[in-house]
Amino acid sequence: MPIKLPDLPYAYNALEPFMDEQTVRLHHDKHHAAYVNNLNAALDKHPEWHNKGLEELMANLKAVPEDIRTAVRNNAGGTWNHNLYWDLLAANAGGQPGGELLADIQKSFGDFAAFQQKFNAAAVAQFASGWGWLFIDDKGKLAIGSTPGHDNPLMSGAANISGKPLLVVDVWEHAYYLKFQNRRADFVGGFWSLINWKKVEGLYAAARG
Ligand code: MN3
Repeated sequence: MPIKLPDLPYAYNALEPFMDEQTVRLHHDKHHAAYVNNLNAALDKHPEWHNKGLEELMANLKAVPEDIRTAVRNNAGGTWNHNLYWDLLAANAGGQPGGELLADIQKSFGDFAAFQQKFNAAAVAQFASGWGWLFIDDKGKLAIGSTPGHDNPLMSGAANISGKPLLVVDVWEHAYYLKFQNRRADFVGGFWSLINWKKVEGLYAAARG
């Protein structure tokens, strides 16, 4: 099983009250785990692809054998997106980023509040299941968007947006329905209290090289 499920970097109840323990437990141990298992099962049919990393798989979807291409797209995306999602959250977090990322957000969107509003709108408006993103687009500019299913900006030529991901929110119903039912906007509102901006700043710095 070359693709592994990373442990959560905090306790299941660490993100209360914005993400409740039961949701986090099911989301990580059942949903996220299932994407990892399904990806390994798909890759077992083509062992020559089994030691590629997630990012290489996603960047080369057109070269992945056709009989597993959709499974790889859905489950490599499902694995990678959740890896990033959990990694960017923390207890006692939130607030605003600093340094060059904040300056770029202000330059790109007007101010931090306008950025939040635009990100919320993209995440809430994503039809059915998907993800909301802040990313650096292929022209090097900060951009906001959303993807259906488990697509992400690294799926070059396959997804509707392309670039380097910096921040992501899961808007599948499994991410919020137990606590928030149909109130996706309330869930996304609470997400801001969990963002570990130091990690996002690190991704920004790495992407800027
Ligand atoms: Mn999810």
